[in-house]
Amino acid sequence: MANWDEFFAKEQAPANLKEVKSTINAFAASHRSAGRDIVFVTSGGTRVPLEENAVRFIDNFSIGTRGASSVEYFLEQGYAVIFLHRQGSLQPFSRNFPSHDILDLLQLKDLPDGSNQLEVNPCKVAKLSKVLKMYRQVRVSGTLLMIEFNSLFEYLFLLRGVAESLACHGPNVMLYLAAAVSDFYIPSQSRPQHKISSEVPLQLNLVQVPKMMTPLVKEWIPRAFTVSFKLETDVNIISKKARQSLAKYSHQNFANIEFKLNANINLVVKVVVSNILQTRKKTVVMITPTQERAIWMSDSELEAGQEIEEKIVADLKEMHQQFIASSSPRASNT
Ligand code: PAZ
Repeated sequence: MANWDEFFAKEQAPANLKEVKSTINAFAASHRSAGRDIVFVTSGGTRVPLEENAVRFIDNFSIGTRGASSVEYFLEQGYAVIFLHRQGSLQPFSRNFPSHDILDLLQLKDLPDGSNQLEVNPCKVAKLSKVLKMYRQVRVSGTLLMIEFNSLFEYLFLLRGVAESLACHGPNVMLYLAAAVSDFYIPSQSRPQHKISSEVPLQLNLVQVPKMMTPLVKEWIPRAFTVSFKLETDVNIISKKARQSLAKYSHQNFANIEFKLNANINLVVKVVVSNILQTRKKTVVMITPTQERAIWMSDSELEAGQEIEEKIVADLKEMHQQFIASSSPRASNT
């Protein structure tokens, strides 16, 4: 048994898995028949419980900025978006108004009769109107489907479930895997049932989470356009690590594709977006089997409130469209 199969056999699936899969099937079918491509965005950090009745967890830094902002740009680009995000992490649209700023959005106007009227702070009107307009369009078109996870286990079961449900839509699906997924966990059989005692020093024995990219691109959804993110803190190793990841999972062994590819077409099937923790909002490197290209933000762009995700998404959309065109039977050598 592969180590990922063992993982899924031993850990508990989320109770809503079946329901999520049927929601995805209906969402994807209706948007594909309306001619929309689909992007599956993952976002936020996974939580690893230390106990069965979990009081303590191992967590990570990610609050889901990249995922939530990318969703807005994918929606603008005409995609139908499935957003698998950590509960409580940032969400598209509302992320523009952090909860600590919410009271600054509003103001009380004093009326002549001594009462007050609540109104939007004039200096926030432009931003709020822009976001509200986008939000309303998305609500009307139904192009955003939100799914929550909390633990590493929920995330991985849902990742597999959503990927399998989308597999029938072939190259018209993009996977955009921005979640920060734990590399280590405590298997169910080793997790203590109750709260770990604080009377002795704690020694944790964590095991490695199986690398799910392998079954993802080989078994669950082999014909999708796959984008994964690679995060490091050491600039000296990032490029090597990202290239290793690309080589290892890159990707569709072409035997899986039923039609023959035109030999002249340079088909990019897998992109690794590499980023450094400290500079991730300013620069990323897009790595494909044939290219390594930086996307970066100038200081003036950042000062103007522009976001790197807008450029990343535009770049990926172009590659995805080429991928779809190259994957169509008409592009094949018959
Ligand atoms: O959530 P965020 O915006 O704070 O951070 C985004 C990110 C750094 C988690 C993402 O860009 C990323 O690199 N995700 C993959 C992490 C990894 O498993 O290597």
